[in-house]
Amino acid sequence: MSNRLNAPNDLRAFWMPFTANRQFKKEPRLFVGAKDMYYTTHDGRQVLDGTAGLWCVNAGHCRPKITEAIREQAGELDYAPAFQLGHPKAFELANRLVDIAPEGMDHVLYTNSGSESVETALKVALAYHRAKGDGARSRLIGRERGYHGVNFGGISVGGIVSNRKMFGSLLTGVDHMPHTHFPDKNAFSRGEPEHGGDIASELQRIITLHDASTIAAVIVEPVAGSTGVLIPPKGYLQKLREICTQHGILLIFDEVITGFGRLGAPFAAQYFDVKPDIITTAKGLTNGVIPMGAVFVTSEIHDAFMSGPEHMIEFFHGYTYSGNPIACAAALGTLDTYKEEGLLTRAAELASYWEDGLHSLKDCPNVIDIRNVGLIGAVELAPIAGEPTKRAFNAFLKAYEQGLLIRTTGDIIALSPPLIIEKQQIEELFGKLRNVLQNNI
Ligand code: PXG
Repeated sequence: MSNRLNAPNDLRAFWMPFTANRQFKKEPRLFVGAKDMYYTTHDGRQVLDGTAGLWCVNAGHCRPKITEAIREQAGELDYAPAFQLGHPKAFELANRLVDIAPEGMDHVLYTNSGSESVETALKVALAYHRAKGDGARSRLIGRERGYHGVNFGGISVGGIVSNRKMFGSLLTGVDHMPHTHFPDKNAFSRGEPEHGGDIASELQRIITLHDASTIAAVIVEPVAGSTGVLIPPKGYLQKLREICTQHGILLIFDEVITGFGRLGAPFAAQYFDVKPDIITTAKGLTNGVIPMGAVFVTSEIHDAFMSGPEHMIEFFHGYTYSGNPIACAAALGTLDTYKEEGLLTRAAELASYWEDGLHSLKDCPNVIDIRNVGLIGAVELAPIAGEPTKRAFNAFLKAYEQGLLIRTTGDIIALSPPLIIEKQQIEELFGKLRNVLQNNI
């Protein structure tokens, strides 16, 4: 078939990520434009964005400061080598990021995605202990139902079975804490659930099993997103912090979803008032417009590497595109937009309105749980007998038809709109979702 001229609208060549390819290609769903809270579909309809793209378009779509910054940068300095050379915006951005980060998280490494941020964080953690002469600390602890991207480190510490089972034995020396989802006790909780915080003591059991001297780091999402919005029970994150501190283990918060205002503070670490040693981010850093991630570390971690001869590279890690000029310009335009419009704290103002709207769906058929925090919501549906995930997927298709974008994972609907959402759009969102849920899906 090599001499065949493929038509521009032939959908076969692109093997789409995390997609039911055969279903999609029978009934394609294409976006051709976007502005603020709405997408435009290929058949000319407006679709309300209930998910900020994939949890990333926090400032809404096609925002002028961001598009202008990209346009200008592309004409001024397109690329600068990332190793042994630099450009001003990479430094300016790092300073701006440190300014909004939890106190003491004073240094930033750049990546191109959330998955790379996770790999970077795990490698920093391992290398940190080794740099301090504590190289026996090589184990990594993740959590059941955790999602840390799709690279080998991330799926090893992650706990989503379908993302792991096809890929062999993964990293060795990894263990997992139990997840924190207790629907029997916590169904229809508003905000942090009351029950289950004690499950953090399972970390102590794992530490006792392996001995603290072998453990480098614990990684968790403060709020687990991809696995269906699992909100930490009261006291849980605080307890993880205590245990890690007690045993000299680094605590990594994967804030790829919660970073940049999703909960009503710049980072979940500030929202929950729990300080990790490393924070991974991506998505909202550039409003999803250009692929970019950032990993924040404390001065203590950074400084542990700054020894030896000055001409030597201190950390053998980085990417061709770490701090790419256009990505940095996009991130600076994004931070300007967040600042001017107060978006990093806007979710706090809208949270109770959002919560009330979401929980008003409680009486819809097949709804078995509703949960929320900041501008995140989840509606869990009873699976169709013998056909898990189908009910939620049906809801996704029906919602799309009716002009609403939702995300589904398993039989859970996840919602995370751009932080610019107005109250009347919150009503539109839940009105449309109610129609979908009442329609025999
Ligand atoms: N960590 C966390 C906590 C994430 O949520 C990643 C790492 C990986 O990021 P990249 O940029 O490599 O995709 C993520 C990504 C969903 C959904 O609908 C979630 C993600 C990506 C796509 C869809 O739940 N999270």
